[in-house]
Amino acid sequence: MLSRPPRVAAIHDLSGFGRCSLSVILPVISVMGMQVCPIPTAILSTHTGGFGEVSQRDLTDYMEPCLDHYRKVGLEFECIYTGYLSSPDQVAHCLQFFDSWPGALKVVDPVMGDHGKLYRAFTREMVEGIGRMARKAQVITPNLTEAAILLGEAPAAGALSTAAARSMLARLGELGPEKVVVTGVTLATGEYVNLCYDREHNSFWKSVGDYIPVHYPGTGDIFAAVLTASLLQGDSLPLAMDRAARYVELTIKTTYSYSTDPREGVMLERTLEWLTRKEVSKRFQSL
Ligand code: PXL
Repeated sequence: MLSRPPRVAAIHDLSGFGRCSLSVILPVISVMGMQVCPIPTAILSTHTGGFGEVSQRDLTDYMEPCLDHYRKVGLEFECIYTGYLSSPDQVAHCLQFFDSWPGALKVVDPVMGDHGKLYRAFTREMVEGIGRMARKAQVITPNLTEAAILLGEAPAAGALSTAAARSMLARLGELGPEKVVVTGVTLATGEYVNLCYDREHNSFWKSVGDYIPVHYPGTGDIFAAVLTASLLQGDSLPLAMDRAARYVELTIKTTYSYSTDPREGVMLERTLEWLTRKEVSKRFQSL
């Protein structure tokens, strides 16, 4: 048994304004009782979603010396969690982190795009590299756009039937990960859901949410961070997915009530406390 909180290495960018990536991952995982060690892939003045020209520094050169240092001091990690990368060479460094802690839970949030489009600066080479990482992961958390990119398909144009949703999840599982979570899906039933698939148990689940007609950046990062910490505290996959979905929904609704500029992201300062309650949710169902 561990005699300290589980330790997560979070490989992601640090954006100063706009509440995404490490700016939200650090408080979320900490408040859930785990130690999170940030390994920034880049520093940006804001996220790339609408503030014009971003001031940024790529930190590819930092990653390998950082890894060497951690190995030298014999640090232990229970989880390696990767997200936004800023150069294709960072893929190899992330894979080195995976190889250096073979017993750690490997979570890949394949941050590449949203709403049917790749994010700015995401090249073919990056897409291919992130695909390689997803194949090595135990858990992946793509949104619907990223799921299609991982499968080499065009993003689904409309609502998904249950059969199509199950097929998508199973095919993502065949790439390698044991646990697949896909966020932001509209089913043919009209339900707005997050979906997951546990390959070991061949079980498929959905978590139905309220659709809120506004998009905030960073919600995928918050979702993946809650899911990761939840799995580390021993929750089943559907429980972890539902905890993440409920928290994101609560935080979006809270923010929406303030009518702030969506580019500023969600007001997690107002809701972080909810994550300490360890509520056992009942809103997930079989898919
Ligand atoms: O939330 C995903 C994300 C992370 N990091 C940066 C981004 C985005 C999405 O736009 O721009 C820098």
